[in-house]
Amino acid sequence: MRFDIFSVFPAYLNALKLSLVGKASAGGAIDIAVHDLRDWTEDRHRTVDDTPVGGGAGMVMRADIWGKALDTAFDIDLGRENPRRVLAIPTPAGSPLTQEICIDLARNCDQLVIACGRYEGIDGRVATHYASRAEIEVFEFSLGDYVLNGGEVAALALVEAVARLVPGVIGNPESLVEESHGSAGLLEYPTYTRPLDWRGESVPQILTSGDHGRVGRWRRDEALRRTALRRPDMIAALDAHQLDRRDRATLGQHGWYWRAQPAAGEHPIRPVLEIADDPRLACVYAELAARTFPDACPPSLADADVRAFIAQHLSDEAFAAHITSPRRVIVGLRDEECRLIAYSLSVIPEGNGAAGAEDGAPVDAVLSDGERIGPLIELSKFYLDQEWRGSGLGGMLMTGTLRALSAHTREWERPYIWLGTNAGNKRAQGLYSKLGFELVGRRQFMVGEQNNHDVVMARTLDVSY
Ligand code: JET
Repeated sequence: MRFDIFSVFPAYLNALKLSLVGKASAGGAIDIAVHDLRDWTEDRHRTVDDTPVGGGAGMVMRADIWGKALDTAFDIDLGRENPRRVLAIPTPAGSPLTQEICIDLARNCDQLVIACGRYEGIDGRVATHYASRAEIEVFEFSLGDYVLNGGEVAALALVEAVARLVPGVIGNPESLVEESHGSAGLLEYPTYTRPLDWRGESVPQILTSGDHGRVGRWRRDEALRRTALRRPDMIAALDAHQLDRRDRATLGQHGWYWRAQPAAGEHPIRPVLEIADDPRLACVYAELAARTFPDACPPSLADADVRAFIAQHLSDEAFAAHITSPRRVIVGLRDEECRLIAYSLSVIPEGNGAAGAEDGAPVDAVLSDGERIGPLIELSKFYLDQEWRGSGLGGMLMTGTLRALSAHTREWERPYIWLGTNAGNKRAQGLYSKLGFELVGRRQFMVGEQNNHDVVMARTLDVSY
């Protein structure tokens, strides 16, 4: 592979004669030529720039000088039919350089010509002209969101990143496999060597255990943790099939959730918890409530009765009233696109609860160990959108709900919360017992003409488990 680099500071690129890249160049695997742009000037001052057309500060590099210089590189015979030639131009306005692009260039490119700009940049027609030529690809690239004085440092980075991937350049091709920005899509885990104790810092004990399984798991968890902390964009781009259950559990500790049965190509989300405190949100909650309520109804219930219940109790107006009520607390979860995917609605009893609750709700209950508890907050609604069931988001919504409620129960001695759920809905009962609820009784519950049997479950508001 051939590299041609053009710069007004060719000595800047002397570093390429050193290290692996220099050795590979000497060994013939790659061929690097550095050119002084001023060699293509014709005036006594060897001028490469002029003032910007349209005004403004600084100087712009001339298209005519660049054209003559670059034409000589693209005229070079590379000794094969239809060689792939790429003109790479470092610029803060370029697209980000990635490992994937470097791999493609190392494998498939015959000549990489790099044009290092200085001052305010290169006349814009240079890029458009070469891009219009069928035998040349133009790649305007950026190393990151910061500004350099010229393209030379970026050119060094591009040559080093590409050259080390060209077969024959690096001694040990295995060390190319398992690195950051490789196939795993995660940052590397930290590595250590002797001495095991250094300035009071020891190497994580697990690494000296000799247990390869645990070492592997620890490294994987560290890679996931680092990536979650430093590069949330890389986590968001992960695919479900790149991870196993343990990986997903580790990411859960960092706030990332997957649907229970993620499809191939599906990404995780970081849900956002909100306390609904503005009546303008009512329609969003009413829409999710209407969509999720039928799932919790027993199949024997008439559709018309379900619809009537929704119209009466889950309307925009009903939710606006809940949101503005000092005795109702609504908590929601939103996905990455700000869609509401789960909500809870809690009812705080009047006074200390002794006045009694609505709908024949219990104001107190007896736990399995015989202890009498009360007053009780009612968890009136607790719904996850269908596609998020079994994702662990129920735990997040419950914790958020209990925390929001604890602000209302500061005066209470032993705050508890109860809920009624259809006796036949074993899935819901399983979820609630996982979320710390236990069975405390039963109740009847009318929807339309039909008497429904609910189980009553309760738990403390305490979330310090
Ligand atoms: C850079 C690359 O600063 C960066 O690139 C160098 C640079 C500096 C000044 C002008 C310039 O012009 C290039 C041009 O291309 C069409 O005009 C290039 C920052 N992140 N990555």
